[in-house]
Amino acid sequence: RALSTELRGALDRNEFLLYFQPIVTKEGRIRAFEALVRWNHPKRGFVSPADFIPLAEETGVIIPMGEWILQQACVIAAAWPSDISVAVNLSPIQFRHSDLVLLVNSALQESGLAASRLELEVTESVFLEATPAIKTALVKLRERGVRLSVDDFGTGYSSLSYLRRLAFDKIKIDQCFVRDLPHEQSGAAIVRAIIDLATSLKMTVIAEGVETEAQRRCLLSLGCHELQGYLFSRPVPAEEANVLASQQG
Ligand code: G
Ligand code: G
Ligand code: MN
Ligand code: NA
Repeated sequence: RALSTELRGALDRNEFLLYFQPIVTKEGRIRAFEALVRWNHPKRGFVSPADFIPLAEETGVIIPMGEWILQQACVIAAAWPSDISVAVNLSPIQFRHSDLVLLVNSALQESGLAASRLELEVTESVFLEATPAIKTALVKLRERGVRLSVDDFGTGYSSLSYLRRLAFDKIKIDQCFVRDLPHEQSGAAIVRAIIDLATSLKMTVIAEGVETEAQRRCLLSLGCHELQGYLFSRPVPAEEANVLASQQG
């Protein structure tokens, strides 16, 4: 059967689960975990979100799925020490077709998670069609105390003007810019420019896809604030994230 047909039933059959990848400070302390959804298919095994998120977006399944992800991430994070946050990815479709403010409010309320411990990751594609409704939702979420991050920064073909108009707390440098560090001159130049821009706008800069010690050193020398990648940890199941979180407490 087609993957798209199965996707619809997968949520009811409890086939999705969340993995968590640490986001660490310069000193290597876990500051947050990014929630990353996985589909544990009964026959196919683990299906990558790169394969099913686009499908979920086309079919609209991303709406109930996104709701479940948000609720589940908040419940799991509420059990961590209170200085550890959770970052949740939002699809642009969710901005168009669901009341995100309502959704976030109920996820926070039901889990008891403090708003300041929830970070929402939004890709630049959201700003390509930043309607007044989307802008209002972003402003309301921030007023509620939730943090907002620009995900995959530098890959969205979007103009930078939204950074002036919308208040974001963090920028995540896409891993494609990190990959060639520290050897590629142009890579380092782009990363330096992003960090300088974000820092002057008082935003926190997170580098993604950090795999080597040399990349870590290079990013820190360029002024990067936080790091994420296989060098520190792969995405791990919730139980393992709980252990990592409590070891730090
Ligand atoms: O986890 P990684 O393995 O393979 O994720 C692949 C892609 O799927 C990334 O672009 C990531 O942002 C996206 N993704 C992973 N988890 C989620 C999620 O919970 N919601 C949304 N909208 N995208 C996700
Ligand atoms: O689009 P988003 O940034 O949410 O996607 C994160 C993706 O990056 C996930 O698929 C995650 O598994 C992957 N990822 C996380 N750390 C690393 C890393 O160090 N190297 C590589 N190649 N991928 C990573
Ligand atoms: Mn992300
Ligand atoms: Na990203």
